[in-house]
Amino acid sequence: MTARTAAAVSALTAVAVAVVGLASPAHAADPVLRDLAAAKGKYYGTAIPAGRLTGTHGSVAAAQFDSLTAENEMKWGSVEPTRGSFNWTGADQIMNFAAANGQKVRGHTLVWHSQMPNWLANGSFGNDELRTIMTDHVTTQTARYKGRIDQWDVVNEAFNEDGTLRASKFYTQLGESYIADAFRAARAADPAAKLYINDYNTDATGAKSNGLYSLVQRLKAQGVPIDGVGFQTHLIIGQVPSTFQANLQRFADLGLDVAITELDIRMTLPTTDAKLAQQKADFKAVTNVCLAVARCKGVTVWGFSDAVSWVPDVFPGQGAATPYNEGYQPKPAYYGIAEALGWSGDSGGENPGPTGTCAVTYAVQSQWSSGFTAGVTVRNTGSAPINSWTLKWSWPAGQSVTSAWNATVTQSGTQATAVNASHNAAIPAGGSATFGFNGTWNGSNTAPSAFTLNGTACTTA
Ligand code: 9MR
Repeated sequence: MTARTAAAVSALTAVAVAVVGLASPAHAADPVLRDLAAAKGKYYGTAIPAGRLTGTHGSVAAAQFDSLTAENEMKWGSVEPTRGSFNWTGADQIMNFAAANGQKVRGHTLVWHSQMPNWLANGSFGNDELRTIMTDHVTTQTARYKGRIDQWDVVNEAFNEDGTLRASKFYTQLGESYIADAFRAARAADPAAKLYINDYNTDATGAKSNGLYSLVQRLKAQGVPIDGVGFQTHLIIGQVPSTFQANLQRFADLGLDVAITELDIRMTLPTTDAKLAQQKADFKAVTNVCLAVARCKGVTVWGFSDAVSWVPDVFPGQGAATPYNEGYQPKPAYYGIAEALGWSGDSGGENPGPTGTCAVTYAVQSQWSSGFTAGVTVRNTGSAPINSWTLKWSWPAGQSVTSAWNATVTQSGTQATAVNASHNAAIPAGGSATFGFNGTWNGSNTAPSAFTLNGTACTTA
């Protein structure tokens, strides 16, 4: 990252130094999203797994975001794996972290067709029993965190793409009334929490969001205690819907709050400067939509680092969907969010790792009948220091890594992933890190042809 001149540092970023300087590994004068959002009367949140509350991940989450969503720990399958036996460990850890860092919590989620415990998903229950199981669950969970949850996703992903209600276990057995009953149980147990229905692919106007709109109209007409609608907003770069703002506004006009609850914007890998620039424009546009709708309470990103994102697991070949790269360097998208929130500082060139800022040397050092030893050197050819790194490559001929030194190397299918050791995490501009591994081969031992460092393509030497 290029140096900033003192003149370029605004009063706002000067304040930010005090907060981020200690906690963030990024840039001393980078803006603080939670402060910028608060100044606009919104929150800026992130999803986080309980296993990532420490280290760099935890410190960036605390410094930059003022709302947290448990990525999985408050789902039914997590909290009640056995009927009547609750495990609140992960959920409590996130609640405690949020309290310690002055963060709101979005509770996610009470009634959902997915991630149900096996006893529930595979069990046979009469309709009355199922209704009681559901309302008891809602009551138990909302009561546990009574007064401490800002918004609950009471019902999640209730719709099919055509706008009809999804044939979940609850809908199939109980009909539409399961939704009203879930909201009523939540309100009774925690009157302070704002109660949301949440879904994906409802950001634009269209069949699915029309179905959702009709449902919330019916719920309001019946006096069901619903306060808000969550729009997950899992997008692809270049595809922010043109009707997004109008769609949020029509829900707000029903007398409901709205929120962007799971924002990420994925791309086909590897990243390029052009794709990262598009992604910046998209994060900025989505943030602006929330700013433009008075009843939009805030935005939550579904993970803030490309190191921890569901996207590559579910969409092979796609990723880089969050505002920070895998090395916890802010990406252009992060500055896009900050700019939408009114920041006008110097992002110092923005791109922490544009194409060609890393060079990889790969060499097979010895080879025998079915095994080999290889050495890898990763050089930082950019002008910014790298604070931590993940190097990925794909094996062209079915090779497999068996053990490694000076990095932790894992393999999934043909994809190998090397994560720095603590002693070689930092690579200064112009510097390099090396690691080695043993592997197996069969037939041919062709070298990998393409490497990515923190999601960015490297040259190979
Ligand atoms: O990010 C979550 C991932 O770790 C889980 O494996 C997955 C299981 O369904 O759920 C992901 O989060 C989802 C969220 O709870 C609801 N909307 C879609 C999110 C991404 O799949």
